[in-house]
Amino acid sequence: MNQTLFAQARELFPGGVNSPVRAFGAVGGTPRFITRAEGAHVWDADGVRRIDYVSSWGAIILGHADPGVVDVVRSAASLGTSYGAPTPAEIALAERIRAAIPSVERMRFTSSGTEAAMSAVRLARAHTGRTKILKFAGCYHGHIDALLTAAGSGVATMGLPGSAGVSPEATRDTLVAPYNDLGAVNELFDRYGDELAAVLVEPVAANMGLVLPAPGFLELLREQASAHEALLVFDEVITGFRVAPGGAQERYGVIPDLTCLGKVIGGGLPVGAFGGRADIMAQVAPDGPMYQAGTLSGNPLAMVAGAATLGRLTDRSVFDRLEQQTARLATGLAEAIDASPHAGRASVATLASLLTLFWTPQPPTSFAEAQAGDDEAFARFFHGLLDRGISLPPSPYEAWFVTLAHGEDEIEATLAAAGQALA
Ligand code: KE4
Repeated sequence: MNQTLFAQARELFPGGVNSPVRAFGAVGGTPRFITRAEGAHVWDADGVRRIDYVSSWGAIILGHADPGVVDVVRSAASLGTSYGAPTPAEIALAERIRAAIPSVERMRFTSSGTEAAMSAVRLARAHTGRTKILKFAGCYHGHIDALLTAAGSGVATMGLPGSAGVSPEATRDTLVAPYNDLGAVNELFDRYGDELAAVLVEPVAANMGLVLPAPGFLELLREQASAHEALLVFDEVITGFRVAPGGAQERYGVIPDLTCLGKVIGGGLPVGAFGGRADIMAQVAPDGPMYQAGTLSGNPLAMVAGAATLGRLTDRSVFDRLEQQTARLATGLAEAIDASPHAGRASVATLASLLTLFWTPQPPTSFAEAQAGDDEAFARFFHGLLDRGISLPPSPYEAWFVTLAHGEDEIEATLAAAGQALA
């Protein structure tokens, strides 16, 4: 049935998908069309049940079809699906976000992470009057013209330097440094520091596979941005409400001027957000001159889904449990690699409920190191698990997302399948 659907989809959508990474381009074969998901499991159009580590690319953290989330969305839908007017629901979600991430003094909801990052870049330029942006190779902030240079995620998956259709003018003001390269950061600040509107970074990179910030990397960005009156923007679309209740800025104790959010804050419905210091957000229309808007921004269904999700993440023991489950999985995978013919050719990176099994001898510390991975081996491993009931992200440049629904049974089943696939 998946093949039939894929043939139909290819008549309708480029690559038969509505987002490139879903097309199995990096792994080959036919994408599985998902018809149902519950807890840690997804079912495809052939009725095959698998343990899911895509988790809607991180938007799902409680588990699929969480009863509490489904309930509030069902109730809200009966009150209408979109008003195009302020609603109490957006206040409730915003208050939860600000309680968890105090640096977000004011915020604006969007319908995607791309919109959040795009708006944050425009805001940084409006606030500083400068145009240059510093980003990092392998980081992905959505499909924004100015940021589609050396991007991660789907751009990396397709091996593209950037994207067709992006005008040279759009990226003329974008500077790119290798992630974790403190020397390059200092050089770029020495040379362009006073022209920089912002430094934009995934504080924990998860779009080149999971790459952790080197000691001192985030602190250096904070120090250099402040010294040159450029804004530090954390793209926490993945890390927000995932690597700690207060995101990476809480975990690493480095506070940005602006933060981008998405995924978890919408509980699986379309949401993004950007926010930060009140004096900066005062530039945003209608208070200020920087225009930003959205028909479905603050959509009532998305707001209640997000609030119901964040309401379950205020108990810190939830994060401990996610971290324990993920650590068990990571340790087991590393042991399975060592016990297999591939010992020394693959490695595991993990943080909180994020994990990547790299086909590199050591976990990469940069995009260039991640790109040196054995993509052919990744593809075989991917299918080896897919055939054994485990659904991994179909790209070596993504992270596995563990949810609260991934219990002992799911972790052990995953380790058993990995052991067989590696053998
Ligand atoms: P969206 O526009 O896709 O909602 O968010 C863009 C975005 C921004 N910032 C970060 C750190 C992100 O990871 C993303 C999107 N993440 C990818 C998965 N790595 C989305 C998957 C896809 O493109 O289908």
